[in-house]
Amino acid sequence: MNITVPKTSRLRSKDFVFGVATAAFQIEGAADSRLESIWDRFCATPGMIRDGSNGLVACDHYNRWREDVDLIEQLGVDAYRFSLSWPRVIDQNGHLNKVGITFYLNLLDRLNAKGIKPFVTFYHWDLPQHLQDAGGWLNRNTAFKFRDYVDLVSKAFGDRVFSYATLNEPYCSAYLGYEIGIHAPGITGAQHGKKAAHHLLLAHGMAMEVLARNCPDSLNGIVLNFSPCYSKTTKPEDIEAARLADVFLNQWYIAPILNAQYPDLLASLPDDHKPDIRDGDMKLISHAIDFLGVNYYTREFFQEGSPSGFQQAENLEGQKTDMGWEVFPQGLTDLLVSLTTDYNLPPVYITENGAAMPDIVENGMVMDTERLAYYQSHLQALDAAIEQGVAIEGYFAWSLLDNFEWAEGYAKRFGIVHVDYETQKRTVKASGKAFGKFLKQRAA
Ligand code: IFM
Repeated sequence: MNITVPKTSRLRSKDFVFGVATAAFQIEGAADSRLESIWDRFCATPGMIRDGSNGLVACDHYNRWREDVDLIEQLGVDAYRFSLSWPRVIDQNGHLNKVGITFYLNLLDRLNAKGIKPFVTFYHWDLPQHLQDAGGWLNRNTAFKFRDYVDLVSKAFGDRVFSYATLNEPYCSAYLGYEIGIHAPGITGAQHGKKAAHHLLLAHGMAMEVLARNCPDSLNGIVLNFSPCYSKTTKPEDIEAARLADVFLNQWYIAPILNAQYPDLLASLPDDHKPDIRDGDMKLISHAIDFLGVNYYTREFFQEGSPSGFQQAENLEGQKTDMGWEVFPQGLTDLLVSLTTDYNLPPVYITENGAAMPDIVENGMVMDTERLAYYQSHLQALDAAIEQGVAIEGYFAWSLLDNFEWAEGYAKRFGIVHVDYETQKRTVKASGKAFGKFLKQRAA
């Protein structure tokens, strides 16, 4: 089983970055050596996580990081994308936590020693709980706390980091966490989502200023998730619903960053849903970025619905992953082409793409042929976008390891390396081996 792309494909060139990705809360464990985060509190709330699990141990990466870096090296990838645990590196008083920082300094040094480029994300959803107690992302002050965190840590890391992303998927933090409450901190209310989103974007913009000053040589940007929105039917109301959904899910985050303004829809939001946009905010939010990270998994369908004008419709198309998400590689090509048409994009990295599948270990092997097919078809789709003129600099598989899949707990496995949570044994799946083989061929 192989991954193949045409001989002339840009994906074969040495300067195209292939990587694997993870996030702190999903793999680290060692919760007793850091502050509480909103995800610890959320997991401890009955009924929030499907299998009742938590991130206390996860993949025990905090203790096994050397072995995990060896695995990354073995895969032959160019880069490793991971996030920092804010509650591990900053103490309750806003000072650096030496032990936490040392963990990441060691990780960075080992990655660099092996020639693996570190792509570091500052915020992949695990807000310190004490900041949530003060209002979390509904409190404008959290954006300033984030800026200070980025300042202290980026100074401590010096020149060790190839690329920094401020936030991962602010849509998920704002909408899932503060509007429908299926992610931490579990707050519900349509009036909250856009306010939280604005403070997240503000945090991003202020952090970009800091990074441009502290680390002008690293590649600094943000990671956004995109779900292309399709109409359930050809009825004009449903087509309009899909357009609106696209504005809410996708354009709401990219437009302020690249165009310094929210979509026109802002004006029609009920007053109590509107964010508090102060003088200078949009200028900060639209600070130049060196790269845009694009996370793509699937598309979504919409139909007319109240009160927002759209509601998600069941997707009856195609093959589904274990998350129930349609395998739709064409969506990646279309998304990248439309972003290129609509915006003046900086260089783009696909910072997440992958599939959860019901893997089984048999005779010490995981033959995850469906995941492999997913990767194959999405790399082809990426190649097609490049052929159509989209400038893509890299691609990261989500994820290096099976890990804590948020509200789904440990039941959904996205890794190209299998994790036995009883023993913490890692087994490279067929997809991981195929990546390794492809990357070796490319290097030859
Ligand atoms: O596991 C998540 C990741 O943390 C953020 N992007 C989507 C992935 C799959 O759901």
